[in-house]
Amino acid sequence: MKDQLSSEVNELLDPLREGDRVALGRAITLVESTRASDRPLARALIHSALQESRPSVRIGITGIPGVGKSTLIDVLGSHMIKAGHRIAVLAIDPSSTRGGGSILGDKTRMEQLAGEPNAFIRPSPTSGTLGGVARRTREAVILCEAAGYDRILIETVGVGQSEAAVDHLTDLNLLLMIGGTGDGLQGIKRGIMEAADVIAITKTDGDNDQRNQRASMDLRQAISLLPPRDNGVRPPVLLCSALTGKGIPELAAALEEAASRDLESGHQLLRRGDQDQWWMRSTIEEALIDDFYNSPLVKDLMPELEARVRAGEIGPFDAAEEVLRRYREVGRES
Ligand SMILES: Nc1nc2c(ncn2[C@@H]2O[C@H](COP(=O)(O)OP(=O)(O)OP(=O)(O)O)[C@@H](O)[C@H]2O)c(=O)[nH]1
Ligand SMILES: [Mg+2]
Repeated sequence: MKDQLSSEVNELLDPLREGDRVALGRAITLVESTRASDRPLARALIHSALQESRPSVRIGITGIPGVGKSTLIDVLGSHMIKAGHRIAVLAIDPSSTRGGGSILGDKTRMEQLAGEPNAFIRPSPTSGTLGGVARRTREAVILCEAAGYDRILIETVGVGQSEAAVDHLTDLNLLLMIGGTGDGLQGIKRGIMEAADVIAITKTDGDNDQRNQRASMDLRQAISLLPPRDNGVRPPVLLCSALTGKGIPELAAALEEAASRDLESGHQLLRRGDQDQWWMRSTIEEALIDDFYNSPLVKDLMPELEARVRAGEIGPFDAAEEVLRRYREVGRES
């Protein structure tokens, strides 16, 4: 059985290591599968892929919908390829459960990259909770790295939650903004600003020079009031345009500089260690919740207790205490 599994793993991994993008796509489909029967092979695959992890930089691209993330990834990714890198583009999109509209958008926004032999573009998993989508994206990152992609760009779609999730996956985050929409901060939540390692004001190709300069000054001012990232650094603010290519080399250089700084200081390793610890805990938490709700005792107790809570016959905290107490008793007995 074990031999069977490892030969299946090798069948998947061998072509992937040789740069076969179809094989990589197939492997990602396997780890994205929600079928319980696919899990053993998926886990064995990730385990093997991790053994040969190669140096890489995982970059999250965040920003409000329509700010220009996909278009920038196309141009930035192509620039990175010219510098000798291999680029994988992944997405975290919990909203794609609604029907996957953004996938089509991304494909057409990434025309340059789509034609590059050294690029791999993978739309977001199309179903599941944000936690589930993030986990599968994380496994996709590992597979892309085993396939020799050394710059992983992860676009977040949706506001707020996916940015928080991407922070558990990436070494660096690039926050995209646009200048001149009144209050320079455009409703970007403080937490998202705080998670940015580099900030770029994009679409600086119209007759809005003054507003963009003003926005970048406001941003620098706002950043100086925030606590620095945990590596002690405050994000630089750059101006760019994906349309004209202005500022793209500088942006790529700022990302590379941040990446090598964190690598040399040991911060990247530390951050990945923190993330691994977080994934371990969140996996335990999810499994415990699953076990709890799937136990015969809880399944039996819940409907009646919930009905009584709704009817106001018992308080929610007392009811919770009751279920937990009985669950723990059973746990101790078995
Ligand atoms: N003028 C100008 N337009 C841009 C630039 N970058 C993107 N756009 C346009 O802005 C629109 C949105 O771009 P996308 O790249 O799809 O933005 P996004 O952030 O990926 O959008 P979502 O994935 O839907 O959140 C498109 O019409 C782009 O053509 C730029 O640098 N300059
Ligand atoms: Mg997009």
